[in-house]
Parts: sequence; C-alpha cells; structure tokens
Amino acid sequence: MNRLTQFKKLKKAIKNGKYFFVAGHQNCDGDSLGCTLAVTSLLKRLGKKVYAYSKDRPGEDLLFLPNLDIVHFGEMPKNQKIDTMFLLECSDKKRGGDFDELFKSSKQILNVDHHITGEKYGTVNYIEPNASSTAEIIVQLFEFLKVKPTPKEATCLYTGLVTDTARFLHSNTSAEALRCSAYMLECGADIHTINEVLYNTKSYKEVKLLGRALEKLVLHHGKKTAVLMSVQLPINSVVAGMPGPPVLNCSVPKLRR
Ligand SMILES: [Mn+2]
Repeated sequence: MNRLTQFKKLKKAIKNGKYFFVAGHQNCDGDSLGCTLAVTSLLKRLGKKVYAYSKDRPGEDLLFLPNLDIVHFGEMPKNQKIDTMFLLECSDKKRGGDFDELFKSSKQILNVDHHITGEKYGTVNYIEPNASSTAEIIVQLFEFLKVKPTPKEATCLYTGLVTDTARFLHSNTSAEALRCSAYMLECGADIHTINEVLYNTKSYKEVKLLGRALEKLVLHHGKKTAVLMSVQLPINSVVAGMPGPPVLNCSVPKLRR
C-alpha cells in the first residue's frame, strides 16, 4: 500500500478518534519518546484528549525534551476513556508494555513503525522500513495533515531523527531523513540544546566510567587492532544513582594508521 493511502487512513482514524492513548516502546529512546511527545502535542492541537504513556523513564540525556511532564511513566490509565491507541515504534503488541486490556477495549489501533520486523496488529499499520526513524514518518504525517510543527514538536522530532541515524552517520541517513531534519530546523528545533546535551557533554559519572573502560584498552595484531573489554567493569558501582539502566554508552574511535 502506498504512502498516500496510509496517511489517508491515519488521517481518517485520527478524525474518528477522540480519546487517545499514545505510547512508544519500553526502555524509551530519543525516537520513541520524541515521537510520543510530538504526536501527543499534535493530537491535542487537533482537539483530542490524550493519555501519553511510557513504561520507563528516559536516561538523563533525554530530560531536555520539552513537555516531558505530560507523559505518564509506568502508570497505565485507570478510569480514563480510551477509544484509540496510537503506538509508535512498537514492533509487536508487547513492545510498549502490558496493553492487553487496552487492545481489547480500543476501537482503533494505529501502529506506526520503521522496523522491518514490525507486526501488523493494528487497525491501521504504517510500517515503513525505508524510513530512518519513526520521527521521519511523523514529520511526513504533520505535512500530510498540513499542520506546521511548533518549535517544541520540531525539537522532539529532530531528536528522533538525529538519534536514530547516530547523528547522520548510519546508512539509514537518506535524503528524506535530511530533508525532514532540515524542515525541523526551519520549524525552530532547538538544535543547540540537542547537540549540547546529547553530543557535546557527558555527565561526571559517564566520564569516570569511560576513563575506567579506556584503561582496559589493549592492542593486538601488531598494534593494528584495539580491543576494549568492558564486561568486567563494576558498572553499577560507577553509575549508581543515574536514572535508567546502567549502560556504558561510549564508542571507541577507529585507530588511524
Ligand atoms: Mn526508531
């Protein structure tokens, strides 16, 4: 089914829904949380009631995302009416959390994803493996609906694009991903904060952890290969107190010859 048909279906479903549940996947990343925030804001602007949900809180590097306090973290709706689920980046029914009850009671399930493994469990399934990110699809949805993203929405969507392409380094960095990113800048995405928080700064704990990891760097094969072993690091003792799971998020550069 072509892109236009899919967007028409999404538009119709959005029109027919009134009470929305919006969620991304567990262990949220920049794309799933950025999209959750942007879609929630879009739906509210269209006059809908929205319950935004994320099973987990983000790591501290995503705390700059605007309007994060509207998301219910780990707290499923209890007495709120829901007629439409809008799931982002959830390649199967369990990916976002325990939604069994909501699946039963909702009239519409909108499933938007860019993972090739995505299952078609929705009443509308827009799964586009050629998209760099779900944010790219949501930018296109804004355009299809002729709604210009606000600077805050643009910040959320640019975050999805920049993180899922690893700062436009991965092979999914298509012309369309760059066009959508450029459009988000035009709409006022706060690229300064995004670059500063995500890429130009590290927390004290991250730097300490990186230092300990780099101590383990050894050279092999006549100094042609550098190997970093981090599995035996007492990670928990270093990053204790950080929000989110203890993850060593560092990349070792390729050695220049
Ligand atoms: Mn993604």
